[in-house]
Amino acid sequence: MSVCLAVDIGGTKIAAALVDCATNQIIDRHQIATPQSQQPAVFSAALVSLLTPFIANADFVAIASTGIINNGILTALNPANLGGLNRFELVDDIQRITKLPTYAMNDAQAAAWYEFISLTPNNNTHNMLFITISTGIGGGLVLNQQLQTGARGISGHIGHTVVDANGPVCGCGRQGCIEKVASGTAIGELGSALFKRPCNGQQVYQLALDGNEDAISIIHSSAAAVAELIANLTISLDLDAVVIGGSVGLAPHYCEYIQQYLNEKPELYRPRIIPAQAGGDAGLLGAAHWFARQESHT
Ligand code: BMX
Ligand code: ZN
Repeated sequence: MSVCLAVDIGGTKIAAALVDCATNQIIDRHQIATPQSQQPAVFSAALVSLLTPFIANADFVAIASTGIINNGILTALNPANLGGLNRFELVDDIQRITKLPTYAMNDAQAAAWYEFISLTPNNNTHNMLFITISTGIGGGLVLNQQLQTGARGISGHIGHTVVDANGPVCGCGRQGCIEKVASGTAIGELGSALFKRPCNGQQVYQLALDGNEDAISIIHSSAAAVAELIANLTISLDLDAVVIGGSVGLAPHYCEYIQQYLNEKPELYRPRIIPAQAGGDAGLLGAAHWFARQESHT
């Protein structure tokens, strides 16, 4: 039995789990808050404490990480999502910590792969997009049933497509990216400005669930922007299905709001909308499955 130490590095939390590769089941799981520091050494120290208890029981490491992953190096497209950290030698560092074969890919690409293979077989899904609406907005594309990682690891970074040319400047340097106006971080920023007190995305979402009209309109603008993005990508890529994940994407009613905005569009712009079946574990399970195939060939 091959056991994978899967690691999911997000802007808010880092999760690690042992995954049984034969059954795709999580055996043991633990998570910590993502360090808010520009220093690679601080990031590395957090990984040491999280991963050390798992090492003895693992055969290899599969990482799903926020950021562009190219040749094992993490480059933040939006460093603000990672406490300002913008470059980290991810694979080398984790290999040094664990002494195990180590592989890495982008978090949303990994989740897209797991959600794609979890769709019921024979359902004729050829082109699928996974969108995570969380700290940032990430994406993973499966075209012709093949996961697209891109020659430079960039494929699927839909959070940095522009929805408001006059909008605020995103951490990536572009103006009006959807991530800057509709992500969990953006929801928190919009709420903080409106309520004149610091609040995070979760607090604004809770206010909306409690019936606060201003908070409801922030959540609706986010879902409407995501629906526009889905319609644009559907007509560009002939998408059959769009899977929604992330802490905002899976929050109560959010998928229904997306569906509501899509329903206002002509039929060609409306793919199937599916909430992520693996919930918050799609990144862990996707990286484990993707790299188990590679590991079995070595
Ligand atoms: C950002 C970008 C993507 C990532 C997405 C979701 C960085 C550090 N990350 O657009 O690579 O997939 O956020 O990330 O530039 P999450 O942290 O919200 O899961
Ligand atoms: Zn951007």
